[in-house]
Amino acid sequence: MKTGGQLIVEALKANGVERVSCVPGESYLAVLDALHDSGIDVMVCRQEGGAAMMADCWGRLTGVPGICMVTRGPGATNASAGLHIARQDSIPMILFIGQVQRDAREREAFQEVEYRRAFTEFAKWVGEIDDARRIPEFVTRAFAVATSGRPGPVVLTLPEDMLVDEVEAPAAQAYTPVEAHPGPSQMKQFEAMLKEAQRPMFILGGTRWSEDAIAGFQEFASRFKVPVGCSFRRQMLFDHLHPSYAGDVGIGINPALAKEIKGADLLVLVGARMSEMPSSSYTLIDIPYPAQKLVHVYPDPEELGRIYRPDLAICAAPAEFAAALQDLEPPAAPLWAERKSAMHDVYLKWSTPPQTGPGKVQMGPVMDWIEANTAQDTIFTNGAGNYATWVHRFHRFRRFNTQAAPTSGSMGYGLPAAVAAKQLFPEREVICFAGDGCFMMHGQEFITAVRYNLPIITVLVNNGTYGTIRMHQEREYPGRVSATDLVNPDFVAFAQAYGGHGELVERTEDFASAFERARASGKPAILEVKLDAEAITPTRTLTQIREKA
Ligand SMILES: Cc1ncc(C[n+]2csc(CCOP(=O)(O)OP(=O)(O)O)c2C)c(N)n1
Repeated sequence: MKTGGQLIVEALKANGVERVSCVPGESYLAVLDALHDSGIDVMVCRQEGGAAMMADCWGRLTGVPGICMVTRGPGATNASAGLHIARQDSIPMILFIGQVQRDAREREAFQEVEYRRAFTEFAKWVGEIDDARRIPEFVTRAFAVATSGRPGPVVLTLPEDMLVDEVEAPAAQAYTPVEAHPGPSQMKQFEAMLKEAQRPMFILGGTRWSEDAIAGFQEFASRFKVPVGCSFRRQMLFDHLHPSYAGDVGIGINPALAKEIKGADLLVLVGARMSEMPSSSYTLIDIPYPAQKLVHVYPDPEELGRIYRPDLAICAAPAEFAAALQDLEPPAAPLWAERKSAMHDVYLKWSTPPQTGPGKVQMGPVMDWIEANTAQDTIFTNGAGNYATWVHRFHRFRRFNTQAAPTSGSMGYGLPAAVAAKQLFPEREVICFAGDGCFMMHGQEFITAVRYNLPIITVLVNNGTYGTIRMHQEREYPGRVSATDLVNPDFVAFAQAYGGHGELVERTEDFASAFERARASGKPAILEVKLDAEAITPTRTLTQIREKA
C-alpha cells in the first residue's frame, strides 16, 4: 500500500526524472514528503512563474519534460507565465498542481480553480487524478503527451485528499518516445524538387532537435551547399560560421535575407512553424498559398498545412529527417553554391556590431569581447526587450543547446532559465542577458542561484526604461512618453545583498575586467551595464526614431 504522494514520486522516477522545481504549498504536502528521501533534486524557487520557467528550460535543453510543482489558485496562476512560454515554444514540461479535496469541488473552495477549463489554451492536456490507483497511468501518459508530435506542457492536478489515500497500484513504467519518420517516396519527391530548384532556401526551427540531428543537417548542408537560416530564437540550431549559414529569420530580419527568402523558388521548413515573429508578421510567405514551392517537415500532422499549404508535407521529427538526408545525392555542381556563399558573407557583415553610438558604454565592443572570450558551449539566456537584439544579432551561435530564449517574447525568462541551465550543465558558463525591466520580473530567483551555488553571470543592460515600448511610443506617439520610465534599485547592492557578486559598468573599457572579476568570484553575478536610453537599437537612436515619426 502506498500513498498518492509516494506513487507520484515513484512514477516520476520510473520516467527518469532527476530534478523538479517548486514552490511548496499545503495542497501537496504528501508529494513533498515523498520527495524528502527520493534522490530527486528539488529546486525550491521564490515565485511559481520562475519555477515553471526553470522547468521549461530543462525541457528545452534536454528534450524530456521538465517538472514543476506548485500549489493551487495563486501558485497555479503564477505558474501560468511559464506554461504559456512552453506552449508557444513547443517545450515538453509537466506542471503538477495541488488541488482542493474532492468533496469540496465546484463550491469555489479555498483557492479552487478548475484547471481543465482555465488552462486548456496553455497546455496540450490538462488532467486531474481523482483516483490514486491511476497515478502511474496519468503520469506516464503526461510524459507521452508532452513529448509527442508537437511537444508542449501538460498540467496534472492532484486533489489533496487523493494524495494521502493509501492504495495498491501497478508499478509505473516509463513512457515510450514516439518518432515520426519520413517515407522513402517522400524523400524521393524531396530529392527531385531539390534537383529542379535554382534558388532553394532552408529554415530550421522548433524543438526535438539533438546534437546528432544538427550534425547530420550540417553535413547535408556542406554536401549540398544550400543556404540555411534559423527561425526566431532558434539560432543554436546551426553553426553561424558554417559557410551555409545565412542568418536569423526573426524580428528585424536582415532585409537582404528577407529578399532571398521571398525570391527563393524552393523553401524547406524543418521543424519550424513560421509563426508571426519569424514570418515578419506573416509577410515573408504568402498565406495560404506560398509563391515558393514549400516543403514543410514537422513532427505533427496538425501543424502541416495549418497556416501555409505545402507542396510536400513530411510528418517527421527533425532528427529522423536529418538522418534520411544522408541518403540523398547532391548534384555535381549545384547551381546555388555561389548564392549560398554570398548570403553567408552578407550574414557576416550583418552580424558585425557597430563600434559607436550614444553614451559611454558601447554594446558593440562589449559583444566583441564576449565573442572573443567565451567558449563555444556557453549558454545564453534572455527574456524580452531591445537589449536582446545585441545577443540575437551579434552573438554567433556555434553549438546546439547554447540558447534558451522564449519565442513568446516573455519578459523575465532569462534569469530563471539561466539558473536551470547552470543546474543542468554546471561545467558550462551560463550568461543571462536582461534589461532593467526584464530582470525585475523574476529577479528574486537570483537568490535561488545563490542558494544552490550556481554561478551564472547576468549582463543587466540598464537603460532606465521599458525601452522596447518607449521605442514604439516614439514611433507612434512621438514625444509623448507614457508609463515607460523606470526607477531602479542599485543592482550592485542588490547582487551583494543576495550574497552574489555585483559590478557597475559605466564605460566600455571597464566591461572586460568587470566580467573577469565576476567569473573569478565563483558566485552568481550581476554586471549592471549602464546604457544610454538613446542607444535604443544597435543602429537607431530614440531621437532619430522620434524625428522620423
Ligand atoms: C511579461 C511581459 N510583460 C510585458 C511585455 C511587453 N514588453 C515587451 S519588451 C518590454 C520592455 C522591456 O524592457 P527592458 O527589459 O528594460 O529592456 P529594453 O527594451 O529597455 O532593452 C515590455 C514592457 C512583455 N513582452 N512581457
